[in-house]
Amino acid sequence: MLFGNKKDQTMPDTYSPPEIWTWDQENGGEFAKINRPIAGHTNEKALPVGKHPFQLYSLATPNGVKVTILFEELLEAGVREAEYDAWLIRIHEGDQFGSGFVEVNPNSKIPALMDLSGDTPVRVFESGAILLHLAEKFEMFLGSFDQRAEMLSWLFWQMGSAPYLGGGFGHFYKYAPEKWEYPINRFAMEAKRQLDVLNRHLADKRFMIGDAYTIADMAIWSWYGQLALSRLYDASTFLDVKSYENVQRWAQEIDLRPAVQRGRMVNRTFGELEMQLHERHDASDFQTKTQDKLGDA
Ligand SMILES: N[C@@H](CCC(=O)N[C@@H](CS)C(=O)NCC(=O)O)C(=O)O
Repeated sequence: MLFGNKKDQTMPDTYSPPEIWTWDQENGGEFAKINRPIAGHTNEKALPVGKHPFQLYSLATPNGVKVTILFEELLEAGVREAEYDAWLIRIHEGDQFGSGFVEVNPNSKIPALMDLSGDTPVRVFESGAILLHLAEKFEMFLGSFDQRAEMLSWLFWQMGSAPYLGGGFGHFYKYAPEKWEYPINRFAMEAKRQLDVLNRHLADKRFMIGDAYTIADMAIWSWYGQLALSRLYDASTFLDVKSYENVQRWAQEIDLRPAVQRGRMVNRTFGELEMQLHERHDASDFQTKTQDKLGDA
């Protein structure tokens, strides 16, 4: 039987689930304070709105960065209509549970976007939906029409795969309150399998669909490119990321793009102070408003 419940009799149970699950609010771990089994807002708080056509509410995690990279790529390419305000959502402090944020994203997760460029405001949540919405609006970074199915396949591959890397591997390797062998093994295996998928695919391609740089690269780079560049979970030796040579070559090329370097800085609250631009409201902010320039102000 393929999906049976046959238990290995040699393995002792470390936990017997009760008949009905109840919420243990002190279950430990990095995210214990913000995780809840219920949706909806916990407090009334309107979101700020700036002067630009796009209002982004985000944080520079991989899911946030892929969107700020796209905005910066559009602006770098001269699309002035893509000007945006990026407001900081501090997820460790629960900003995602404010009433205004939940109206933009009922799922209470960054990134969330209000598109105010048309007659009617449009909300967009889920980073993949935001990337597609903007790329289709400006008809850029989609690849050719003939390549669309391949581009979408890789974009959705990222959306489906990264939860195993972040919520699975990253969580149990770095954030869980204790180290448990079983989940670390399971998700390290999957993270390495995913890196191998990319490595094989990129063996004869400059970018994910060939010569054209698209939103699929932006989405995948933000997770797997940054993993390959030793920026996620302090796991580069453990996962031997250097051995994925084609991923390394692709990740390094994208990392050098000026728009990528700027996109990584937006809504960033960690790392070197000169890389932290907590909010972005103008192109000049990269020169004048990083934390090394503002200090603690
Ligand atoms: N599938 C979503 C995932 C978004 C997501 O997981 N965001 C995380 C940060 S990377 C978050 O906001 N977490 C806050 C929380 O879970 O309360 C997307 O791609 O937009």
